[in-house]
Amino acid sequence: MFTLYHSYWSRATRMLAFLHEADIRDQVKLVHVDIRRNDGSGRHDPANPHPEGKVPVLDHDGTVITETAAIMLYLADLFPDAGLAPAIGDRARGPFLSWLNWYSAQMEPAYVVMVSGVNHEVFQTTFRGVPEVEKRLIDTFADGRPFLMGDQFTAADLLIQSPYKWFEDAAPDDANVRAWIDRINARPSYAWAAEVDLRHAPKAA
Ligand SMILES: N[C@@H](CCC(=O)N[C@@H](CS)C(=O)NCC(=O)O)C(=O)O
Repeated sequence: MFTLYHSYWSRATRMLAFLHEADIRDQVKLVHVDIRRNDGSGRHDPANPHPEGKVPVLDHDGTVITETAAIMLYLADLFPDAGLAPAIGDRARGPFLSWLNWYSAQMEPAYVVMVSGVNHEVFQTTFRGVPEVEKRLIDTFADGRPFLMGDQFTAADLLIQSPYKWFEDAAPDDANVRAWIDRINARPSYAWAAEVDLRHAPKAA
């Protein structure tokens, strides 16, 4: 049995979209937990099995998997018919794995540093920054491809497009990249994820 620990309007929202894309919503129990948020609200929820109280978390029959990129890869491999990851042995899997890891090791750190206003030479030389992230995306979509991996929509699109759902203004000023962002936003999976989030979000007074 699969349980996904989720919290509204968080990095777990893209996991909701993933469940829809993989067509496994009926096989995964959703548990909404509280998290500490950047605005100071929320708390570390004791019901959340993540060692640091973060989301998303997947529990598969007692095995706990953290980190969105790892959870997506794990489920994409377990449900290959969804076509969200190239199979082991397929040469396309190499670039696909590069995208997932690039998100965690370069893209997300670059945007977090930008938003927090930190600027340190060691960070720049180690992880690079937002200009390099933007260049990578602009160069990738310059050939007019619809998705990161070409014609095939994959979990990498969900993961790497997700920061621009929250920070629309941070999207690279490039027509091809923005068309890709809009293409992912328009997918029914995100409409469903937004509905679920809305059910759990605090109601306006
Ligand atoms: N690299 C992790 C990041 C997870 C993460 O930071 N999640 C945030 C939600 S947006 C969280 O749970 N924060 C609560 C906390 O830091 O205590 C992933 O991609 O899964």
